[in-house]
Amino acid sequence: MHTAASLLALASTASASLMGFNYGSTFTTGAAKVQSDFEAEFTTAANLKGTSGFTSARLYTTVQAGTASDPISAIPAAIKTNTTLLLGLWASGGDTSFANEILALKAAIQQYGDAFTSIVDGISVGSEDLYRNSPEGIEAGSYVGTNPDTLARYIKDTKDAITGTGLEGAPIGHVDTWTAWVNGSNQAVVDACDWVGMDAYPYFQNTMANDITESKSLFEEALQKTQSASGGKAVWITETGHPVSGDTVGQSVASPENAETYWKTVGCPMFGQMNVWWYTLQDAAPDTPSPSFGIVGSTLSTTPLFDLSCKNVQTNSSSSATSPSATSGSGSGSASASSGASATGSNQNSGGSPGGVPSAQISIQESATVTPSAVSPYATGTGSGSGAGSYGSGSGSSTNGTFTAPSASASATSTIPVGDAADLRSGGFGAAFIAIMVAIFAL
Ligand SMILES: *[C@@H]1O[C@H](CO)[C@@H](O)[C@H](O)[C@H]1NC(C)=O
Ligand SMILES: *[C@@H]1O[C@H](CO)[C@@H](O)[C@H](O)[C@H]1NC(C)=O
Ligand SMILES: *[C@@H]1O[C@H](CO)[C@@H](O)[C@H](O)[C@H]1NC(C)=O
Ligand SMILES: CC(=O)N[C@H]1CO[C@H](CO)[C@@H](O)[C@@H]1O
Repeated sequence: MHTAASLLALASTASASLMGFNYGSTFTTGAAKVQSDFEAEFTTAANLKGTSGFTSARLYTTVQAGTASDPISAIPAAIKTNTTLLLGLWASGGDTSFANEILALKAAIQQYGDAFTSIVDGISVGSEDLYRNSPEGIEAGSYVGTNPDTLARYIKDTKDAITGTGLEGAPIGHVDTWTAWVNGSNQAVVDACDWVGMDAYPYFQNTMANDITESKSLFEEALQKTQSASGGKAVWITETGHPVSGDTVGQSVASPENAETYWKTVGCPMFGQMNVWWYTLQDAAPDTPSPSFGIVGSTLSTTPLFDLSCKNVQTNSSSSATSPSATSGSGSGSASASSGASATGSNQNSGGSPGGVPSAQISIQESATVTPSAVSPYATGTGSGSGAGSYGSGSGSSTNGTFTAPSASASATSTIPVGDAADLRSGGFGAAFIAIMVAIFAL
């Protein structure tokens, strides 16, 4: 059961959607981040010019880099800086590695108590493990993934591990690419999750029109498909972004201008409406990868490379885009509903399966209507309300979900470099690339 303190914390965080960034456990050199490094990053995120509320941190691992099973120093840093955490347990390292993640989680509960458990937004068991387990993932590199049954078992292990602790009831989910979520063979993972985390990068969708002006519709299409596959479970946006530098992919140009456009057209309408962890605050310390998605460059600074203000952003929503929120919910706190627009459309892809997604599944998803689901740390409930907008629709009245599905060609090849599993766990470069690869192969 929750303590009174954690219930209070829950009640106070449940009313708004979460906003934040993704944080790897190491720098680009592989050096471990220590507590002061995480503190500097979290403080920067919270004070970024033009924004407020980027105070949640998504982690890829709960183990401090360079140790076997010590709790990651992002935890005391978050406690000190009033940052909340979407914890990550790395799930592609085999059973011994996963057991170490659980050990670190339990040690953190023991060591930090309520100060820790009261700032946990949720727990992700794994990151893109199913994608790496798919033919596209295997073809893209030598990273090891995890099969759905193992992931479902790890999710149960995690639930068992937090039973009777201050984290009991924390919502447990999994993060993966949308093609993994629409793959029916992964249903055991959907079933095991309290929420579903989606990673999406239109920049890399190079087998179709992917100019920056297409990014918003590409993103929305991925979101609608994931929402349809999630069976009404909340979909959290765990990674998305556009690079500030790097190669042109298809028609998509990496530049601060386009990163700003992506932030304003894709990010702004979601901020405050859905849980979003942007990719990313900084990926260029000390070396700048190509592409680079970091919004502050290689020097950590509250002055971003482009304007992050959401004021006067034209979102082209069909009415005042207020998302419904409900004050009911079981347990403590209130549930805020978040949903996608209902989508109707036609799939122009005749025959063939884009990136191995069976076309039958696609046509089902595209005609599905998305129903509101509750998004709330810990509390569950059903949202109700009305209003239509880019993302929010409580009563199914949102009408502008119309899109045209891409005509697919699944013959993409890629020369994107891959590293080893340690790079991925660090949450740098590697994590984004893997998310990106799916776009190349799937569309
Ligand atoms: C901590 O964050 C919460 C939510 O963002 C805010 O309401 C509160 O005032 C903050 N507390 C401090 C001490 O900054
Ligand atoms: C679908 O998921 C299963 C289980 O994760 C995997 O083995 C299979 O390769 C996936 N299929 C595609 C086309 O990605
Ligand atoms: C909104 O619509 C106008 C007119 O169609 C268009 O010029 C503009 O780029 C759109 N803005 C966004 C953010 O999609
Ligand atoms: C009802 C409505 O606003 N429909 C618009 C949805 O978006 C498409 C593409 O941007 C427009 O052409 C429709 O007019």
